[in-house]
Amino acid sequence: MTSDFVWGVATAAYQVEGGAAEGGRGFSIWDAFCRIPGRVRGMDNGDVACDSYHRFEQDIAMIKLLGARAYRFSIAWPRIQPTGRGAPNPEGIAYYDRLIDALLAAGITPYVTLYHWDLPLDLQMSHDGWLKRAAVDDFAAYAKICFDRFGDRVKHWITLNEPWCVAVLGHGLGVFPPGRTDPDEPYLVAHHLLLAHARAVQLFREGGYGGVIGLSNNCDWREPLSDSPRDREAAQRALEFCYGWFTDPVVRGDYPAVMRTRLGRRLPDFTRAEAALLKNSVDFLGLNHYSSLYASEPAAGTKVETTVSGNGGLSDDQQVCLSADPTWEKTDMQWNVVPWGFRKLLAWVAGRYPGYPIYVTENGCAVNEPDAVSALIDEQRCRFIHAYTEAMRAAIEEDHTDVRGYFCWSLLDNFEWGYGYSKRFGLIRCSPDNLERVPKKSFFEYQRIIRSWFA
Ligand code: PNW
Repeated sequence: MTSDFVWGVATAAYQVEGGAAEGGRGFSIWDAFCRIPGRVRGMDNGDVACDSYHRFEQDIAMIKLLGARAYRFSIAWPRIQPTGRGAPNPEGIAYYDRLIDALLAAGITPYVTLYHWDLPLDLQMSHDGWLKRAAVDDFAAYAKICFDRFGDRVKHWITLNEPWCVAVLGHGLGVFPPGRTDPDEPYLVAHHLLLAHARAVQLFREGGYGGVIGLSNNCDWREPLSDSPRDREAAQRALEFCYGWFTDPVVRGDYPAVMRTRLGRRLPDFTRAEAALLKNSVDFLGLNHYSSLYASEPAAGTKVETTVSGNGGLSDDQQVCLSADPTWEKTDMQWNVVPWGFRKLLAWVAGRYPGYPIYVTENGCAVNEPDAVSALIDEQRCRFIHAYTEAMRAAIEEDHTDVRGYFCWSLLDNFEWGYGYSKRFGLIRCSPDNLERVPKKSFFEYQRIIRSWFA
């Protein structure tokens, strides 16, 4: 394996930073959502999280010990602009300056996500957030501040993390803020997110900052349940309604044809100028991958389930039946462990978007570790990481997919959104009640895997 492959670990601001009321930080929609009873398990919130706002040097020491070359973290928009608009907050800038400088001093490359779901609350309350076109300008202005202030040292940028989740979970299923359940809003919100991405990329490229920029989209694999053309089409359709929805526009300049056909006027149009701006607005493809399901064409007249284990999407529109093989191992999220699905998905992405390097910007699993001892044994996560990185190796060596990097989700156990602290994705044990960072067995397994690729 080539020695320039990028091994990394990933986190996101709201999930690890804490320091919620410090350094002039404004509130985000997640701060508010956590206060609504019934929305987040145990009414957990990100006030303390992993306290990385104060302990980032410990995090960096762990990344160094791991032997990873890169750290993917996100910038909290409300630290930079407390209301989402206006002049940058000097303390917020200073925090990320310290973090970036410390990473570089440790020889770790920062991969910076500009938006990992923490929209400044004021933009939601006063301006309807991503529902309104104005969010496009707001995001572009925020992105420009980040390029201007950090672009001398940060050379790898990700505009948005999983816009699918913002659109579908935030506006369709209502399990993320702003908690709305509407059949059409996801498509409008997605449209604005894509335009926001394109505008940020335009500013980045025109600004001559140097470096690369992309977008991280989530996608599970959809395996046809049978060899029938109808099931194969259903699987293809499910992939296009998920990854294609947010990747076709930034590569080809428009939504997948199957979405146009099925959604008609419910899917907004891009003007010619917008399409031109979107087309080829990524230097690489970010892929966040966790699981797989079978896909089949629903029998005539059947109502399609809205979700299967939380990640089916807006099934009424895509009309795909999803199912799992009961023999598949599941993680604590009830997501299926199917390493060959990862390999097939990498081939699908490479085939649909030829010429674009792929970075796996997230992959990992939640394991229920009731006590510290089981966390140190950490057997399931060790097997998961091993199997998924082996599948990736096959994708690279045998299928010749151009995968350039892999970021394990996550460095630390952290705030897992609607599940609060009850789901543990970390290589390192950590919680708001016990902030001491204790590496799990999988930390050392991942360390071994990284070393073996360079051997
Ligand atoms: C991603 N789904 O979230 C996020 O980028 C991380 O912040 C998160 O902690 C991680 O994966 C684990 O959940 C997802 O429903 C949330 O398909 C939901 C879905 C996928 C990814």
